[in-house]
Amino acid sequence: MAETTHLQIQELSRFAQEQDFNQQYCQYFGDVWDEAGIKDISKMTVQDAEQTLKILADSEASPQFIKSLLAQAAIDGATPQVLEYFLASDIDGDGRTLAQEIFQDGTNPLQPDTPQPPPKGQVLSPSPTEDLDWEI
Ligand SMILES: [Ca+2]
Repeated sequence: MAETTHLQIQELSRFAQEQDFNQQYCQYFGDVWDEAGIKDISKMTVQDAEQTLKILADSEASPQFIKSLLAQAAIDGATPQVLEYFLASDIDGDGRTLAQEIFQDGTNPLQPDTPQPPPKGQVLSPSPTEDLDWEI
């Protein structure tokens, strides 16, 4: 697993531990998993994750909700492979992964935002601090 992804999963787990989801949120989570046909989070497959993302997109879930849902999935034992799939997904095709959008950009990972490609100079000389973002 890529180091960045590992850090993203750590970030998600940390976020999850800080949360105290209320009854209503848990109900919403349950509805999403039900609709995706997922009975046991720990047995969720990448296909299930893909289906879940489609449901979230259809229901116009907020970035905060998606972050919370993934945090709950992490608590409930979703495998690293599944979490990695969620975090690395870019189903809106705007070039930013779900993890980048919910942790860094604060944008909706299910709806394309105005693409903001990095300046050309930055592509040629990648920022040495890029991988440190997660450690702040
Ligand atoms: Ca995206």
